[in-house]
Amino acid sequence: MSVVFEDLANAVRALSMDAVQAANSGHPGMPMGMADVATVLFGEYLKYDASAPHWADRDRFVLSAGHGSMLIYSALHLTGYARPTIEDIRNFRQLHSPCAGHPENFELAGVECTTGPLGQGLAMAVGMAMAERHLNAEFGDDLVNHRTWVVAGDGCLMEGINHEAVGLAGHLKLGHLNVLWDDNRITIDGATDLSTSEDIRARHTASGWHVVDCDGHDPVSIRAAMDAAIADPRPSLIACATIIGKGSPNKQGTSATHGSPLGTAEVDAARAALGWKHAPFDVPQDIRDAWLAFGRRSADTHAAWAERLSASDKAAEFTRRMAGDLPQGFGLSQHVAGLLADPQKVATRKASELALEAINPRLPETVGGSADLTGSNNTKTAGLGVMSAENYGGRYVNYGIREFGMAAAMNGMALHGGVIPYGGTFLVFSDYCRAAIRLSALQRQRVIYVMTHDSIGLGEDGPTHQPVEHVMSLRMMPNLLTFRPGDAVETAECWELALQASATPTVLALTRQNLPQFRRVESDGNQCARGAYRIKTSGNKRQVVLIGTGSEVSLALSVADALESAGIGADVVSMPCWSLFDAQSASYRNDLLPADVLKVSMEAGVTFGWERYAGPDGLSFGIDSFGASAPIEALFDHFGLTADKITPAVRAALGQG
Ligand SMILES: Cc1ncc(C[n+]2csc(CCOP(=O)(O)OP(=O)(O)O)c2C)c(N)n1
Ligand SMILES: [Mg+2]
Repeated sequence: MSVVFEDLANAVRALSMDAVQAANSGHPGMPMGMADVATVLFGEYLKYDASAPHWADRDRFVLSAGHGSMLIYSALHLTGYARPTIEDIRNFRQLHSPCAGHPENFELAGVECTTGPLGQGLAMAVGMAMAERHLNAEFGDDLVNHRTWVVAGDGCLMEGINHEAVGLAGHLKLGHLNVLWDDNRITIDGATDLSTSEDIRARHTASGWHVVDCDGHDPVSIRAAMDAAIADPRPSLIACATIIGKGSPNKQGTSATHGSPLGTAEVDAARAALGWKHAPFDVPQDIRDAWLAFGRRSADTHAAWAERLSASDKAAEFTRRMAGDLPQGFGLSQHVAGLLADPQKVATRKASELALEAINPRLPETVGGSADLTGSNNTKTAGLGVMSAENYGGRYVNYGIREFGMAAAMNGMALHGGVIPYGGTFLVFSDYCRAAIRLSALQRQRVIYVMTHDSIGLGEDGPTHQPVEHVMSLRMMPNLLTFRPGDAVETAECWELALQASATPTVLALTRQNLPQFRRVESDGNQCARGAYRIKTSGNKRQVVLIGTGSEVSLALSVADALESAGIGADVVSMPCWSLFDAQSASYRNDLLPADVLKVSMEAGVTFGWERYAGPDGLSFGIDSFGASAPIEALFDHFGLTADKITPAVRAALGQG
């Protein structure tokens, strides 16, 4: 007996409704509604090999509507990926099951990115499509020629980031990007017409996209739309008219199926309506076999690709790039030696540019960019070339004023592999990127955020542009390296650490204003690697340890000079990265910040949190209000961040005022 299309799609529906029912939580509506589209996609269009999920030239599939996670878990299981097993699916949403509530890239091969925060999946897919074209320009059709397929819901298209992502994709003419819109006209609160009357098709057309409609329950119609999408050189929006929860006789078409189990009675009714006679989690062998054949469909294509790779003179470089390995022996010690020989009194944003001038020619995988602040972020070095529809090989992206879209695209590029993305904006706008920075960290991706104008030190642009709470709030995020380097040498060291951190994103908080170079002598290795280190040892008997970050390291050094000339011994500790310091041994930390000595922190940002190192009896100098618009000297004086103001306060705390 041959298996009919409906059986294949119904296997997805059954697994989805049964897993959600067993977990007593989850979202059955979306996978049941998109089961037919997914069956056509995984069965006939998507290029992948279930036995080799990391094949570099596979199509990327992004389930942007991540709440519908059972759709991708069903597809991966049925097509023969090693995981999830049926046991994993039975344990949907349970502790240690790779079938988490929302798909997580580090749990399952085949889950290309972590989704759930609506809109970001599609925006990451734009980055994947950019990386694909970029690598194609370098390595050619033989090695890189694949598509990025997205399933997006009404919510993904409604989010603000969608505007940025669609605009960027249209501008770059990313024709290998195909978005399957689950056009079910339902969200959680009810029908979409409760909250939107936007002409989504017209918006995409106006943004340079190709738009095609299909009946999302008719395989013939779906195929025709996918064929049209593939044929069109523009990115495509495939509007799939679907019924949410299709198969649930009493609930389909309503938001009742969106995010709750159908209930056992309705699950039974759905079984009857679908003609699915099998027990929960039981998929008959003939249906399994048909799905398994889908998973092997591109095995020959994969084998032919592997042959082309092994015959290619670019094989070693391509393999290195896709593995995310830096070239053998890569480091910035030579650049640092140059700075020691010829010290630079520059802003750390400029020091970052100097570092990039040393990095970019040696690391062809870097793809830089800025959200329209190139001249301020100092992110563009000579010879990168601009990435455009005419030149995908360019290594610099003019993201436009799309901070969130930039950050998400960088996540997508890093996830795709083969490139190391870095991008700039003002630190104060890290808030605009924050939800994507969070996904960089959660997804363990090496994305480097070059965030300049890191304090009141930017001066006259005033409090809207002056970060105050940003550095501290970024430090709170797990698996994120937040660096605030204090001079040109530290900036180079932080860049080196950022590049070496292959599973961790980095924020570099950099100054607008010039800073003296306090690192003048050769040191044993990368000092910033330990997060904090002693930059000056007390001359007189040590009575205080001054801790500074970024521009306030030089301030701490001036305060130390003033204290020493009054006979008060002061160490100075530079602390460019809290999390790296926290990872050091207790003896290292206690040696730097001894319990029995007054500790004083200085940072042009909130003092909230500094008691962690200054201790209950320490002093913290910072800014616990918004900034102000004025020239830089007036601001540092107004906020009390000068040696003249801090020195007497330290002396008073020592009882030597
Ligand atoms: C940024 C963000 N906001 C809110 C949510 C919560 N949420 C999850 S699904 C959803 C509704 C999405 O509607 P749609 O994309 O049409 O999905 P459907 O109901 O059709 O499955 C909402 C508001 C979220 N996951 N992400
Ligand atoms: Mg919807």
